[in-house]
Amino acid sequence: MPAVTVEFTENLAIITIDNPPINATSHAVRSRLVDALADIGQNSAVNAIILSCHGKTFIAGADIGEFNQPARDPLLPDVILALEALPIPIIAALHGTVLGGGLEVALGCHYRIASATTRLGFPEVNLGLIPGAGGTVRAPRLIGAENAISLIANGKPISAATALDWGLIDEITPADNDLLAAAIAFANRVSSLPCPPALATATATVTSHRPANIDWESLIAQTAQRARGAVAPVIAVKTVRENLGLPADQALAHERQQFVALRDGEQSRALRHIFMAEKNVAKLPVTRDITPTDLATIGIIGGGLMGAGIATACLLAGYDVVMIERDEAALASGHENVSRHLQSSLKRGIISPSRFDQLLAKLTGSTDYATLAPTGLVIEAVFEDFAVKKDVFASIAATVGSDTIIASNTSYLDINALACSVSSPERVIGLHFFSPAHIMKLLEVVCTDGANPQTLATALSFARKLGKIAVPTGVCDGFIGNRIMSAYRKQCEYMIEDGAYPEQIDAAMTDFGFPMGLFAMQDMAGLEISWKTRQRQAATRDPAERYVALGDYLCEQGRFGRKTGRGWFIYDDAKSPPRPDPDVTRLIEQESARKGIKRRPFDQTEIINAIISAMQREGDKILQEGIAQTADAIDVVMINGYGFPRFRGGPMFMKRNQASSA
Ligand code: T1G
Repeated sequence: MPAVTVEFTENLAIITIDNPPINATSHAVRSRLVDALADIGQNSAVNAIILSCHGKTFIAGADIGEFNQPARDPLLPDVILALEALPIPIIAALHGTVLGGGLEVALGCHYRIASATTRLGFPEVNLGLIPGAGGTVRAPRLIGAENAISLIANGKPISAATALDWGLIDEITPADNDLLAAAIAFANRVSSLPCPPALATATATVTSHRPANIDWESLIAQTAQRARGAVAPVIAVKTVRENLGLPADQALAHERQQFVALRDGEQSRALRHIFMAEKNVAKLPVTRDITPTDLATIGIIGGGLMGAGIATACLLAGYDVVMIERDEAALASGHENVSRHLQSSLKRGIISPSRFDQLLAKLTGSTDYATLAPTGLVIEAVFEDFAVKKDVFASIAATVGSDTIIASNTSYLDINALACSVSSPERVIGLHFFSPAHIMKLLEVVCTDGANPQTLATALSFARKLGKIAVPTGVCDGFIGNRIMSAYRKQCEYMIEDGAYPEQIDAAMTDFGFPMGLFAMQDMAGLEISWKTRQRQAATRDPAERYVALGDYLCEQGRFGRKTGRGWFIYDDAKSPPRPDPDVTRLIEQESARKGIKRRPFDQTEIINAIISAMQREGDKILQEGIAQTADAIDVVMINGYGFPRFRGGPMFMKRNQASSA
């Protein structure tokens, strides 16, 4: 049960919020905080207050679960006004991730001090919202409109150092464990001073505080372009702009109105759905009471594109890695691949130079499988050929303990068959990473028929430690994501034969919010990949099923996509955007004629509806076959691995909504 306690020490009152796991400002916390302020008001000896939180973080936001219920007093904006109206200074002692409503509470305090590792931000746009408790009013008044907008519209947190530089906080303490002492010292220093003016003073407008010389029209245009159809970032910029010229009380009312409209809108419901779906997708009844095996060293077979990416992800997560390759040259290449990935992490500031050296030192390379002996998990990422993988599995099983988990990174081969080829098949699992493996968040954890709960629980825990969004899936051709993509790719190819053109289909997808259309994406990945898939499936293809050979014709002409300058589209150079190719248009029209198809016009609505319906039909089959445990799992896969626009919630979320609004 959430707790808000008050401790009186000398002339200070220390309020501590304890609402695990993230100290969300749930109704109980808001009520108890108001009660605590009332109690303190009764004690005339108190001349300063400290607001702190127990656990791993200061308040990290409102309780998302409450947004689907009627709001209950005291609302957070009112609690913050009460903080701001205190006649004595209140100091927020910040640690962990001070996000959303948490940062708004901190802005309602007179002062803010933070430990060095604290991160602060307004992630509301990631939930289809804007700050709804004064963030768009107080932040510009404190740190200026430009910095406030970059926090609010981008939804990305900043470090304590940046926050200090911007004036968002007043002091930094070296570490969490001396935060309270520092807050007490700070409080004693300011307790005799007059309280600083409340940020949201009813009369002042921010022009009197911090003039904003922003080119609003281009900022709004850039924000809209980056948002690709999501509305919250644009509303965020517009709300800050509108609030700059309003007295604080009117600005707070305007912000609340914008927040409520977004909260009750379709996009925020979709974004809150996917946020919670990602948190819950890997929580399986079968692993609930299992303690995952503790892993320290991970074996990776193969140092190529996938192997090196997986090895890098393991190193970044703190594991030791043993990389096995067939010979010294391949090993050197694998090591170089990992080093290059770590270099890019260094350049992006994800790791420090000293950390770079430490991580690379945790990578051991060998051509001898015996080196795998100390590993608790071995992942093969070798050539996508069953016989090759079967040999690799045998070599692994011959050198590791019977409880060492053996995983395959295959994207479509039958992992059940691979499991049967080694002893203790219950320790075999699929770990389908998405390239680049150290960047992409999605990881399909493929549960073989024989995998035991210990293997599954350990694989899911390993995925979490890598920072992945792990989605459990059953064994079938393409698991969840590739199987659904194969289904809507077929639908798009049918439409191409029936009258649409690749550029039309891609435009319909990007207008819907996909970062890239299917045909441009296939050109980027290489048309030979799906060509190989079709060749592999040819033997088992239903002869009665409609088959579109256009992709085969392109590959037979050596048109593999961007890498050859031509695929579905023309590419004038490596950086140029896809351009429709008259030769492809002619090829398509000739194929339609050869098949006796009378081509007809397609509009964007029909195209996108056909694509989404194809995803939903395949998703239903995947659920019926038990390949996915929940419809949410399908949404999580399509959004995190296949560019499905996040603000749409996923194909199955859309299906539920279509059903409820029908
Ligand atoms: N509400 C309810 N539950 C939440 C939650 C939230 N805001 N955030 C996390 N949880 C749950 C999560 O489902 C999981 O549950 C557990 O906490 C640990 O989460 C008024 C309107 C804070 C960086 O968007 O970014 O404030 O699995 O696994 O990796 O203007 O959680 O234990 O049952 O992610 O350590 C703004 C979202 C809200 C923050 C911690 N705040 N959360 O990461 O743990 S809107 C956010 C996060 C708002 C105001 C507006 C992360 C984290 P379970 P976790 P973590």
